[in-house]
Amino acid sequence: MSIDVRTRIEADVEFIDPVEFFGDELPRLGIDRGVLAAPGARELDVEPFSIVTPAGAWTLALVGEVVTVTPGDQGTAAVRCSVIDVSDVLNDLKTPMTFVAGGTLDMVRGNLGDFLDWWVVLRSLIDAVPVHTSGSIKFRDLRGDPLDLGRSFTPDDDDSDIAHFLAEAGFLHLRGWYSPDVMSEIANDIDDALPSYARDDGHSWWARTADGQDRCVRLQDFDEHSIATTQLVDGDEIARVAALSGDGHLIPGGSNRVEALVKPVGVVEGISDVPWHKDCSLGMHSFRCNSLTIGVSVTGADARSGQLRVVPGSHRTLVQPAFVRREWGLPIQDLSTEVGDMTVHCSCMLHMAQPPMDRERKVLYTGVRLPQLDDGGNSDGASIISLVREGAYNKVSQQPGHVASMDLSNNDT
Ligand SMILES: O=C(O)CCC(=O)C(=O)O
Ligand SMILES: [Fe+2]
Repeated sequence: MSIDVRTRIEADVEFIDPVEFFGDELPRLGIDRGVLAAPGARELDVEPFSIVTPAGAWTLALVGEVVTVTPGDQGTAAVRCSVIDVSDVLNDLKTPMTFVAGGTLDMVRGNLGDFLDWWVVLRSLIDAVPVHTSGSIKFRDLRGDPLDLGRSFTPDDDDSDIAHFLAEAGFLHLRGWYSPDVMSEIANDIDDALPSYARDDGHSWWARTADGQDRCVRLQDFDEHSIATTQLVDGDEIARVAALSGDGHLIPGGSNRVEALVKPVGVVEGISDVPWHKDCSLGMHSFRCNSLTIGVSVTGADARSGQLRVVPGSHRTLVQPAFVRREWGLPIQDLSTEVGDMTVHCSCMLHMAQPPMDRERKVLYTGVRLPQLDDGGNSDGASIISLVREGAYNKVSQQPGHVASMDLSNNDT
């Protein structure tokens, strides 16, 4: 079952002039497509929102089934953006989260949540997709019965069942796909490789812990340090996951095929346990989704040792690319794993890593992506995202996770 939802190619990216867009195009879209955005926007309780740029300011508002655009800054909330940033957001090269991760978010009034809500409305109007409404997502198995979201799959399960679950739920828990012996070899390789990484070397992320240590929490290009890991990414299991959707997902290639993550207890600065996000949250959803992120559970993980949590269905409905909102009415699934299990998630599925409390966790991440549709054109979207992503651990910090839940929105519990 296809999970390819791409609607853009990079060759088509062109500068969008905010004066033309907000003066002419958006008012038209707001009338023609307001009906797509209005029901979901009402559930989010959106209030008038202004976008302030050097070329002018505009205020967006929901009036009945229409999104209106008025010149000037009259919004309850407002964001200040450069003209280029506005163009990049409209082209789906950046999202509000790109500014958060880059440390450049400039809210004049209101908060990030307001910007994210209006980002959803803008995407709806531009891409002709309804804003998510509560109850609109159902989960069915191949026979049409309610899907058991707690289901995991062993290597003996049927690929058509696994592929259906992936398309429907947006994630997989694959149980017992690797031997504990291989996992302990990889755990040792991680320990052995750590001394060859240094803060700001361009291949690693770092975090400080409450006991004053500066810890390497993400080792990129880790396959270069581990024969067992190279064999794993080149192995049958990853190829089998890549083939599930029939979309031609490419097995890991190029640079940084594997990242090894070490999750210390008590992080107080930097990013080790990424809060609720989609992997497309920094932009380019419509150019890339869905690629698949594959986690290999080297040490196992549960509620007290850094498990992954996911929002099933969030990959097939238009929601904010970060934080969980109660208004969505979507479930949350905890993916507790044993040594040698895999997790797989779609790039536009919302997920988070729970900060470990009892013991450290080790996990490998690799991924399979969709084959490129063009030669990349003139867009530098991919390099913008990669720059922001790699600099983020020095610019933003997760909330201290050893004391409480990581959920920054305080909305999911
Ligand atoms: O820490 C984890 O297990 C997940 C990390 C993650 O979601 C990411 O790097 O995008
Ligand atoms: Fe992620």
